[in-house]
Amino acid sequence: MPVVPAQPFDYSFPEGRLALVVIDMQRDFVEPGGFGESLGNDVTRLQAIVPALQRLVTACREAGVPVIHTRECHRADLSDLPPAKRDRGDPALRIGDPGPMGRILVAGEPGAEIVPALAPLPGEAVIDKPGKGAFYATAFADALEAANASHLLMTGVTTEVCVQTTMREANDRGYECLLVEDCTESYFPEFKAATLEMVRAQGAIVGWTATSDQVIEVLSP
Ligand code: C5J
Repeated sequence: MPVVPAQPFDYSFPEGRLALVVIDMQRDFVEPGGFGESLGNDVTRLQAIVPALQRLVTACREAGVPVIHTRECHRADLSDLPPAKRDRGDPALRIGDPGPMGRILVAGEPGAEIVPALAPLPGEAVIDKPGKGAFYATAFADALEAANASHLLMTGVTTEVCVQTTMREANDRGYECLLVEDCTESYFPEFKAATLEMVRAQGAIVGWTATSDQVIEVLSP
């Protein structure tokens, strides 16, 4: 079995059972003018992981590891958007409002698309999700089953929100998850650091962490 030198201890996975999960690398979170910026965040922090993630995606594709993408977005009629999500806080633009990249976090709008550098290839699963976790109200579990996955490389944004929620949900469902440290990011560096610490604490209570170099090293084409 391939072995990744990870924290808090080595991570091994059976050949053919690994999948790469790329969470919400959408223009609305990563580019100026989208949802992330409307909440007052500096989106350049998130843009910075794109090259490393692009390298990991390419390595997975070359090694035959399935790549599954998610997008946080809502139906045009917002029927899958609870008031508790739309009305909370005081953002400059709310979900569904028109912005420079179309309606914020609405499926089919330019802002809801995955950034071009990480665009899914034909045949790769793309899961639209209304919540933070990828399992809620989606076909994500079916996509993992179709990929024959038991082990997941977790990446994307934001570390402590959609990535961590999905990783915890996957862990509860029996998946062995590794969070790739330089392929995930938060608007808040301290939240990313805390997430890395908490997932691998207590003997990998939620899972493992490693760098993309450590993962790529063991992926053989
Ligand atoms: C957030 C996400 N942070 N993809 N979404 O609202 O983490």
